[in-house]
Amino acid sequence: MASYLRKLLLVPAATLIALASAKASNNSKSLATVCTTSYVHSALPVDAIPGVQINNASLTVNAVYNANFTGSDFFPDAYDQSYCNVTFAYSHVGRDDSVLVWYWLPAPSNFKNRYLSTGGGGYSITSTDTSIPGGIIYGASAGTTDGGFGSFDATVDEVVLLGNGSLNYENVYNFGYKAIHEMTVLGKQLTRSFFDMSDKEKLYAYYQACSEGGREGWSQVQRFPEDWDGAIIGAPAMRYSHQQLQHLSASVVESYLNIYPKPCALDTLATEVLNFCDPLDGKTDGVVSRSDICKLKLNLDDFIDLNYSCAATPASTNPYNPQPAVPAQSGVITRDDIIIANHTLYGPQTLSGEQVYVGWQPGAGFGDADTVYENATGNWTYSLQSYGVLFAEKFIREQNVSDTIPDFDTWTPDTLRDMIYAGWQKFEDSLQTTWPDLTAFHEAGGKIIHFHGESDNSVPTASSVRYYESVRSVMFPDLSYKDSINALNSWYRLYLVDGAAHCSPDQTQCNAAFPQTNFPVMIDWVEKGIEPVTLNATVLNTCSDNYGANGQICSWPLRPIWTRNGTEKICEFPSQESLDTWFYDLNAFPMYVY
Ligand SMILES: *[C@@H]1O[C@H](CO)[C@@H](O)[C@H](O)[C@H]1NC(C)=O
Ligand SMILES: *[C@@H]1O[C@H](CO)[C@@H](O)[C@H](O)[C@H]1NC(C)=O
Ligand SMILES: *[C@@H]1O[C@H](CO)[C@@H](O)[C@H](O)[C@H]1NC(C)=O
Ligand SMILES: *[C@@H]1O[C@H](CO)[C@@H](O)[C@H](O)[C@H]1NC(C)=O
Ligand SMILES: *[C@@H]1O[C@H](CO)[C@@H](O)[C@H](O)[C@H]1NC(C)=O
Ligand SMILES: *[C@@H]1O[C@H](CO)[C@@H](O)[C@H](O)[C@H]1NC(C)=O
Ligand SMILES: *[C@@H]1O[C@H](CO)[C@@H](O)[C@H](O)[C@H]1NC(C)=O
Ligand SMILES: *[C@@H]1O[C@H](CO)[C@@H](O)[C@H](O)[C@H]1NC(C)=O
Ligand SMILES: *[C@@H]1O[C@H](CO)[C@@H](O)[C@H](O)[C@H]1NC(C)=O
Ligand SMILES: *[C@@H]1O[C@H](CO)[C@@H](O)[C@H](O)[C@H]1NC(C)=O
Ligand SMILES: *[C@@H]1O[C@H](CO)[C@@H](O)[C@H](O)[C@H]1NC(C)=O
Ligand SMILES: *[C@@H]1O[C@H](CO)[C@@H](O)[C@H](O)[C@H]1NC(C)=O
Ligand SMILES: [Ca+2]
Repeated sequence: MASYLRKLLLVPAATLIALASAKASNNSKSLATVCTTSYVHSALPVDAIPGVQINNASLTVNAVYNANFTGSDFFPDAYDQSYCNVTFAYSHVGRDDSVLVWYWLPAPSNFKNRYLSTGGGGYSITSTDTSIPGGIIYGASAGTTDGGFGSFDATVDEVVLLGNGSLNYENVYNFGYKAIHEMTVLGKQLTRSFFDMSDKEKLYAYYQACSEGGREGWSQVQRFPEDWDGAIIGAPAMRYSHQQLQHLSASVVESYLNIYPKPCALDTLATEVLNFCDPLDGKTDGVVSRSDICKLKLNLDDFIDLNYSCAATPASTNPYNPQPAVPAQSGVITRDDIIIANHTLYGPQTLSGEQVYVGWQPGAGFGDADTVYENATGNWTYSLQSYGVLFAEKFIREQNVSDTIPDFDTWTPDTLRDMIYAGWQKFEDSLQTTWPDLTAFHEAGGKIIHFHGESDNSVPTASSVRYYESVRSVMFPDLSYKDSINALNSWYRLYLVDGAAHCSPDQTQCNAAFPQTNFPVMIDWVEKGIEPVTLNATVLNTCSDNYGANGQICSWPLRPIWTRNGTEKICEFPSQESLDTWFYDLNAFPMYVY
């Protein structure tokens, strides 16, 4: 309570930052005037970060006119946008390294005193130039970094080993949190100089990214509270060791039990589960809005003996996505199929039944359990999800192996638990990213929009619920549940996006709305004090008859329910039973998992 009240008395820290330039802002200059190498050279940050040296000669600058940006799930289509495209490299004192940063600065007439940092996905720290337009269309300059990994196409797994047994710790920390922070500090200072902002003028600073980019967002909020006014964090791949290794969990169980469900059986089951869950939210609209209610009512055994049948598919030689031929599959769903599917719903456990991690929601499908066909034997066998392989082999074992786990056939569910524990300890201060005390960020006046697709099949939705709950219980231990929720929601809100997949709409749930306007919603919250009581969303699936329609996403722990015979969606406080389905007692570890 004390820290919540203190916040009201404090000036946001970002307004206190003193800056070198004292000139008045003049945004009447043309883009052509300011978007030159010599002008940007004179605007390069000076002494922004101790130990960081900008390589002035690396600077590239070009003006881009009337660009159009269409088809993003994270910002609406925008046309005729003009901006200054800037890249430069910097190094760290005493290290022979080079980190490349990339910024777009809006045409001066469109600049609205905003800065946006963006992040990556998978093992990438950057989404190159696909996310930065989401800044400039709202008058924000926007940046991304290559992390020092060699290029914007390089991924961290390619540079995390110097050789077998030799982890590149610098790259681990660059990926963990350092590079995004440096890019942010440099980008904010570049923006101030480029637009001639006086030190009295406020530059609003924001973060927006999803998945690995979501984890990167938490890394910033947890460590650099003074950097930000608002962070938009989607489906964060946080609790890193758990997150990466649980991608192997279904395969471990398949291998250990020697059960290999055919993909057609699991796909059929996924469709049946979706159809079963759909009406339980009060409306049969093809969208699972209440996976929690569904989890209480679903009994996968009810689908045993259901027929399935899928046609053969020929091999694909598409160089970007080569696929082997898959034979026709048909049969009936068996108890064995259910064992594997149920495992992904309830999450990994040890051999003695202790809980290792959370599961995916009903409606998310059973992606990581998919098996592959071996033409030589005619058998179906496990496939190893690559994020899990890379984390186990390169990050934990420090072996330069990327396509397989050589001893995987000896792994049991207990091996998976032990690997998660090893990775957690090893990367607790770099990648795990679960520090639950956000007091400093809160006291600096920061706002957080945290969202997560309820049908995410990559990062389990319950993992975001777990972190929100960690922050709530650590920061407001003395308040009642409802009071602590109110205290938290005044600056940090979590939204479970019903019917959404991993950082995108779900093509199998056409009518669901996706939150495409998070940045303007955040701007309204930070700059105008308009609280996002529900999260603005839009139907983006072209398979929907309601394409383009508006929808609203409930703010956790409120959950959507259709009333008035399916004509009105409201946000209700769920039953205790429903709420409890989101929480797991991770008793496979002797320490609490935040
Ligand atoms: C702003 O820039 C324009 C064009 O460069 C110039 O004509 C004007 O005098 C400047 N105004 C101020 C207040 O500096
Ligand atoms: C790089 O540019 C900045 C800003 O113009 C300047 O202060 C600094 O002296 C330059 N550094 C070198 C090594 O030229
Ligand atoms: C952007 O869209 C506008 C309006 O639709 C069109 O006139 C223009 O040619 C497009 N620009 C580019 C670079 O494609
Ligand atoms: C922006 O600059 C980079 C680096 O010079 C360049 O590769 C890229 O093509 C530029 N983008 C545009 C749209 O001009
Ligand atoms: C790891 O293996 C890959 C592929 O075999 C090779 O290209 C790369 O140079 C190796 N990296 C190290 C650090 O040994
Ligand atoms: C699924 O797993 C849960 C947790 O282990 C168990 O309680 C439940 O009975 C299982 N359901 C089926 C259908 O196997
Ligand atoms: C399943 O397929 C078998 C064999 O084709 C058929 O006899 C049976 O009626 C089917 N069952 C259902 C429920 O469709
Ligand atoms: C399996 O291999 C045989 C012979 O190599 C080939 O004719 C057949 O098309 C393959 N089937 C699949 C499903 O890949
Ligand atoms: C693969 O299939 C053969 C028969 O086709 C069987 O003997 C063998 O045990 C199977 N291997 C595995 C790993 O299931
Ligand atoms: C590194 O380890 C992998 C896996 O053990 C092995 O295949 C590779 O040859 C090793 N590389 C070197 C340079 O020893
Ligand atoms: C909310 O979304 C609708 C489209 O669904 C859009 O027209 C509106 O501008 C959005 N509101 C904000 C604040 O961005
Ligand atoms: C509820 O809606 C369904 C489907 O639109 C309709 O068939 C039914 O009559 C409605 N019931 C009531 C009580 O309005
Ligand atoms: Ca529904």
